[in-house]
Amino acid sequence: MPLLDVCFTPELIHLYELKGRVVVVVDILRATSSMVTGLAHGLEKIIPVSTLAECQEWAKHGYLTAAERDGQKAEGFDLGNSPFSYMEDFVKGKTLAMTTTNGTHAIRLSEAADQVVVGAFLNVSSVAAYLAKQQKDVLVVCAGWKGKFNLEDTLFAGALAHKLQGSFTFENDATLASSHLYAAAQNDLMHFLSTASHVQRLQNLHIIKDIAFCLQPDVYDIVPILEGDFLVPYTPESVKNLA
Ligand code: 3SL
Repeated sequence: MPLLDVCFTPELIHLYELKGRVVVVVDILRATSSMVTGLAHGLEKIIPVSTLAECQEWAKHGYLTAAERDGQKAEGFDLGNSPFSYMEDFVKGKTLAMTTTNGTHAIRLSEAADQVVVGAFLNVSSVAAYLAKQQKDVLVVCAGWKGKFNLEDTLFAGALAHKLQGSFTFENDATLASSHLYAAAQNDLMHFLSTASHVQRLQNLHIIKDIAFCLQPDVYDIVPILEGDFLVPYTPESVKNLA
């Protein structure tokens, strides 16, 4: 049986073998939730980049740009990081270069993996179904906050563990801890996370409705997969053809 493991923050990624594994990058609040939302609403591709300067470079190719730092939209870019702005009509059919404080950097740090997949509560069952089909070792990379652990990404890892029970082994304390936390939180994620640091940070910026939106399970069925520089959406149908 393949192994499911969890890297709690990008600062710990050097401790894990990426080659031979599928990495699922998660940044529930809000980068990977926004990516899943945008690609489900017709964005064609997303280029995740680490820096504002790289993001600006891609604008020269005529691509849309999105940038967030410390929870706020960065000046001079088309979009910030609210999933609601990724539903707008003007994103349909477009390519978007995107940089966020933690999420896009975590994706770039994971590139040595056999495959990099983007997860969120919004597409958790589709990600689980995709992983179950691959039958490869999986590492969930939590984006955290500036190198530190966070609760919401860990809860996603736990939710995935619950869904993959029976088809993956969890013989590591990180997956066990994530699974126990999720068991305690699953009936009311919002309540469980009410004092979590990034929830507080977003609330202080009056970003309230994004939080509830990002905690909803299975709103979308697409699975974004990194192909070179681009995250592209796979539907359950196109995933079948991949295998
Ligand atoms: O850290 C990130 O990548 C962002 O998702 C943070 S925020 O939710 O936009 O503040």
